[in-house]
Amino acid sequence: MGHVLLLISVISCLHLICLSNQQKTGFVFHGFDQSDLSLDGSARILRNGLLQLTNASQHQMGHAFFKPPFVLDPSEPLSFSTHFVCALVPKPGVDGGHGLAFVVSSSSDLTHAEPTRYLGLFNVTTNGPSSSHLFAVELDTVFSPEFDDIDNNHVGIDVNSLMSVAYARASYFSDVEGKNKSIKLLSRNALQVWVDYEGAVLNVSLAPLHVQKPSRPLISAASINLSDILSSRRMFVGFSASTGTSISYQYVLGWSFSRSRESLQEIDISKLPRVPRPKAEHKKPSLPLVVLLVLLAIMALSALGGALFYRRRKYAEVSEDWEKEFGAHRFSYKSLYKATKGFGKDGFLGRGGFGEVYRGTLPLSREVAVKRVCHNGEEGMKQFVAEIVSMKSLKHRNLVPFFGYSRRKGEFFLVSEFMPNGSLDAHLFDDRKPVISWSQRVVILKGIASALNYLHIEADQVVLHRDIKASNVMLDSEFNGRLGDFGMARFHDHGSNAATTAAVGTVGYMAPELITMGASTRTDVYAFGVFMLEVTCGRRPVEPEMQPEKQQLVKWVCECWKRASLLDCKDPRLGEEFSPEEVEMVLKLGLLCSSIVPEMRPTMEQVVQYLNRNLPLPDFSPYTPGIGAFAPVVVDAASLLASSASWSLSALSISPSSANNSSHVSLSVNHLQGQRLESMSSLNHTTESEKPQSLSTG
Ligand SMILES: *[C@@H]1O[C@H](CO)[C@@H](O)[C@H](O)[C@H]1NC(C)=O
Ligand SMILES: *[C@@H]1O[C@H](CO)[C@@H](O)[C@H](O)[C@H]1NC(C)=O
Ligand SMILES: *[C@@H]1O[C@H](CO)[C@@H](O)[C@H](O)[C@H]1NC(C)=O
Ligand SMILES: *[C@@H]1O[C@H](CO)[C@@H](O)[C@H](O)[C@H]1NC(C)=O
Ligand SMILES: *[C@@H]1O[C@H](CO)[C@@H](O)[C@H](O)[C@H]1NC(C)=O
Ligand SMILES: CC(=O)N[C@H]1CO[C@H](CO)[C@@H](O)[C@@H]1O
Repeated sequence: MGHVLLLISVISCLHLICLSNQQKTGFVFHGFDQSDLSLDGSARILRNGLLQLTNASQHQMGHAFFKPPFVLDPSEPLSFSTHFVCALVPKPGVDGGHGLAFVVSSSSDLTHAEPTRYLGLFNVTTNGPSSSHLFAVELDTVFSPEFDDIDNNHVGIDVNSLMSVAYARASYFSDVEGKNKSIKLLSRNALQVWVDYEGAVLNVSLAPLHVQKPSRPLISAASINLSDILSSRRMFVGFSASTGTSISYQYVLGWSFSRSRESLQEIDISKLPRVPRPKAEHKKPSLPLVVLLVLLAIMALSALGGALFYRRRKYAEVSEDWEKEFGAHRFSYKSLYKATKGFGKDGFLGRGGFGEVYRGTLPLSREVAVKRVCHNGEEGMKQFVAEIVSMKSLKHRNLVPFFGYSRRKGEFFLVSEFMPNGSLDAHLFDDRKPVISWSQRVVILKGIASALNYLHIEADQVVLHRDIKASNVMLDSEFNGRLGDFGMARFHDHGSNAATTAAVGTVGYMAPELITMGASTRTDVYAFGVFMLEVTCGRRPVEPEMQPEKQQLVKWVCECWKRASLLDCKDPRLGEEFSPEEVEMVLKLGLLCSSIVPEMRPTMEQVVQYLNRNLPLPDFSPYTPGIGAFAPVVVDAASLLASSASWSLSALSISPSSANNSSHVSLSVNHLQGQRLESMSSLNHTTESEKPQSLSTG
C-alpha cells in the first residue's frame, strides 16, 4: 500500500516537475494533435494536426489556449518570446475576414467576446477598460474605421482594446534584398510571426514561410507594461480568430513559446501540417453578379437567336404539304447554296431563257448545273412541281439527266447533271473553238432526233419540248448531243396570272400555227427542222445584219436550192470533209420539217428514219407550197388558252453562255379584258415580214 502511494506521489511529482519544466522552457508544437490546448467556439484540431480556428462560416469565433497558465513571479521581470506559423485562407470568390490574433490574457475564457471585428477578443463592454487584462497582436484583414484601422491588411498591438497602440501594414524587412516587402495576410500562403517582449519593449516581425526572421522587426513598441496588464499572477497564451459576413479559414500550423528569447525552440517547417486547398463555394452569387450573368445570357441568346434567324432567312425555303410526296426529288436550298458556293461568280455558267445557271458540286463530288429561276406567283405551282418531278422518269441517253428541284420565296431551282462541254451553240458560233466536224454534227442531230422521238412517242405521255434550239442542246463529255431545258415554257405559264397565258418559244423556231393551234408534236418538228438547218449552215435562223436575201435561214436555204447550188449555204467552216449527199439530204429534210404546212412535216419517227437513211426523202421541190416560206405569226387568244391546257413539257436550260442570240418571246393574252396583246420581249430580230407582233384578240 505504501509502495503504491509512494509511486503515485513520485509520478505526480514528476508530472509537476515536467509541467514546471515546460513552463520554464516553453513549448513547441508542429501541428497540435499531441498538444494540451483548450478550444472553444469554432476552434478544432483537424486530423492532420492543423489547428483550425474558423472554418469559413459566417459569424464564428474560435479560441485556442495553452491549457496551463504561466505563473508570474512579481519579483522577476516579465518577458516572453513566441514564434508561430499561421495561414489565413480566403474562400475563392468570397470576401475574406476578419483576422487572427495572438493573445496574452489573465483568463482563458473569452466565450463572452464577440466575433466579426472584435476578433473574438472583446465585446462592446470589455473593449477599452483596463479590467479586460488582455493583450493581443492582431493580424487584421478587415478595415474597421471605428477602431482607427489603417487598411484591411495590417498588424496591430492591442492593449485592452482594439484601438491598436501600434500598427503597421503587413510587410517584412528582407535582409537579402535590403528593403521592406509587403505581405498579403489573406492568402493561402503560410506566414511566420514572431512576438518578443522584454523590458517593456515589444517587437513583432512577419515573414513568409521559408524566410529567416528579419533582422529588423515590423513593429517595435516601447513602454508596454505587461505586468500592469496582467495584474493577476496567471498568464494564459493562445489564439483567437473570428469571421463575420467576411469569411476565411484561419489556421495555426505550428507554435513555439518560451518565457525567454534565448530558450525559444525552433520550429521545423518541414514538420508542419499542410494547409488544405479551399473548395470553391457554390453559394448564392451576389446580386450584381446575377444581374451581370443574366445580361450576358440575354446577350448571348439574342446573338444566337440573331445568328439562327439570319441562317433561317438565308436558307429559308417554301415548302407546302402537297410537296411531301415529292420530297425525294427536292433539294434543300442550303445544300444548293453550299454546292454552288452561294451562287457566286465562280460557278456562274450563263444566263438562259428564264434564269441563271450555276455550276455546283454536291456531296460525293456529283457535278450539277443549278438553274435559278425567279417567279412571281405560287399559282399552279403544285401542277408544275408534279410535271417537273415526272421529268425524272424520262430517261434517254440524249436527254440531260434531271435530278430534282428546290424552291423558296420567289425563286425556283432546277438541278440537273452538269454537262462539261457546254451548249452546242457556243461551239457552233464561236470562231475561237475548234470546228465541229460534219460527222460530229450528224451524230448530234441523230441524237437529238432520237431524244425527241422518245419524248413524242416512247415516253409514257406525249411530251413536248417547245424550245428546241442550239442553245438548248448540251454536249456531254463524249460530245453527244443532249436535249436540255425542260419545263421552262410551262414554268412561265404557271408563274403568271391565271387569267393570262402565254405562248413561249424563240423567234425563228416557232411554227406559224403555234399561236393559233397551240403547241404540238408538229411544232416541235418545225423547230427541229430549223435546228437542223442551223447546225448544217453554222448560223442562226435569223441574222438581221446579213444581206436581205440571207437574213432568214429557211428562205435562204430554199433560195440556194432553187439556184441548184444547195451546198452554198452549208457552214463554210466545214471544209472538205463531208459527204455532199448527206449534207443535201439534211438540208432538204430541214426544209421539209420547217414547212409552214403542218401536215407536210414528217413525224419525229420518220425524221429518225430519214437521218439514218432507212427511208428515202419524199418527193418535193423548193417550189412545193409551204417549203421555204416564212410566215408571220398570227395569234388567236382562244387557241392560245387551249394550248396551255395540254400537258406539255419543255426543259431545263443549261446553256452556259450566249443566251443573247436567241430572243425569247413570250406573248401574253389578257383574255379577261380582251385588250390588245403585245409582245413582251425584245423582238429585235423582227423583219419586215414578221413586223405585226402586236396582235388583236378576238
Ligand atoms: C462582455 O463580456 C463580459 C465577460 O467577459 C460579460 O460579463 C458581459 O456580459 C459581456 N457583454 C456583452 C454585451 O456581451
Ligand atoms: C526589438 O528590436 C530592436 C531593434 O529594432 C532590438 O534592439 C531589441 O533588442 C528588440 N527587442 C526584443 C525584445 O526583441
Ligand atoms: C520598413 O518598415 C519599417 C516598419 O514599418 C519602417 O520603419 C521602415 O522605415 C521601412 N523601411 C523602408 C526602407 O521602407
Ligand atoms: C510596470 O508596472 C509595474 C506596476 O504597475 C511597475 O512596478 C513596473 O516597474 C513597471 N515596469 C516597467 C518596465 O515599466
Ligand atoms: C447580251 O446582251 C446584253 C444586252 O442585252 C449585252 O450587254 C451583252 O454584252 C450581250 N452578251 C453577249 C455575250 O453578247
Ligand atoms: C471540244 C471540247 O471541249 N471537248 C471536251 C469535252 O469534255 C471532255 C471532258 O471534260 C474534254 O476532255 C474535252 O476536251
